[in-house]
Amino acid sequence: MLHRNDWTRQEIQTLYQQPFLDLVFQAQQIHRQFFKPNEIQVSTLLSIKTGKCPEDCKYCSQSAHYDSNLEAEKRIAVEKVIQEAKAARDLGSTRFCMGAAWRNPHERDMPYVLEMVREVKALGLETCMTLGMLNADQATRLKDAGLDYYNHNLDTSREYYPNIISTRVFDDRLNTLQHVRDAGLNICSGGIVGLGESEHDRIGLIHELATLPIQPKSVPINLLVPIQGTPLEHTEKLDVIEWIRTIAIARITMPKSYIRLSAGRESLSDSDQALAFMAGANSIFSGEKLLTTPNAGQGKDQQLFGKLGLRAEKAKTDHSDLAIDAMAELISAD
Ligand code: SAM
Ligand code: DTB
Ligand code: SF4
Repeated sequence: MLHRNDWTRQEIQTLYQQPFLDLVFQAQQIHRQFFKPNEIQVSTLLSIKTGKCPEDCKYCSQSAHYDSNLEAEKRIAVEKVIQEAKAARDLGSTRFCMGAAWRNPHERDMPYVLEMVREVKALGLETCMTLGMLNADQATRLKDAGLDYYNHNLDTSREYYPNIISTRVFDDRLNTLQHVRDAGLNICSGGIVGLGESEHDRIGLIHELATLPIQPKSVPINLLVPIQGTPLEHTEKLDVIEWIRTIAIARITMPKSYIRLSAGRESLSDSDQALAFMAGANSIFSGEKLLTTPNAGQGKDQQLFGKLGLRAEKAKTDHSDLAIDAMAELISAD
């Protein structure tokens, strides 16, 4: 059986350590059983509250613990978010992800984020949020407002986690994922490579994700973007081949998940990215900016898609949801 969540770390290690071409070939074969080979899902990101985060994630420009020279920004107006979401939709994005530099949303923030979900959803976009830790009630309220995905990354292996973050523990992340799952939200969860972790940690991260009770629908694999002023600023650059191997084992062990090339794409060549698609990646963030760092940009991506013969995946669910909503309204008006 291909779709299983009882992978052992040893099995994943064996996959990871295969000759590179065997690994990528296997990943591409599995990819083609579950996805259209030349289709890439395109999401857009927007930071709705930037900087001054109380957490101490050693890679992050937004942590208040380091001096990264970032200009902090309070909650941005909902109207501004709607404008950005419309622009993203018009450029072909199907999912709009909103991120906030919070340890967790405060009760006073809930009406703000719930309104935002309703408005963005009404534009026919899939909605995604990443707001830090959630309790069960918050997860349910987000789901009821129309949230489709919640992003909450495990970031690295359980063993390496304390080297990267000290203001929370790995089990806090798993608890939030539990609340998100219980609320019926789709999970987007992945991690970062290039933090100075070992191969064993990259395998450990994918093992944790692939053995969750329900595999995440979407798995972002970020490549560290070194940020001036953070403790990881001078971390040795990870060999791109290791990033591709990580993508390939994610594809093989989570065959039905979207594997997303997230942070770090800006620093990669077209051929590096082509190899990542070959290894089973099938989702990207579009736009000039991620949350605080530059991204590849629409023009560059259009060129890349043209060169590789790739096309953006069309929205699947939302229009039918809207049609169902419209029908329900007609019925109740009768
Ligand atoms: N504050 C929320 C949280 O941490 O859950 C959401 C936003 S946070 C910026 C989302 C993810 O972005 C992190 O989990 C991490 O994987 C990734 N990320 C942040 N800074 C990064 C960097 N400099 N390079 C690569 N990935 C990064
Ligand atoms: C994820 O895994 N990557 C995105 C999204 N989830 C929220 C964020 C990447 C952030 C990169 C660093 C920055 O722009 O600040
Ligand atoms: Fe805060 Fe998220 Fe950055 Fe960690 S990754 S410092 S939680 S914004």
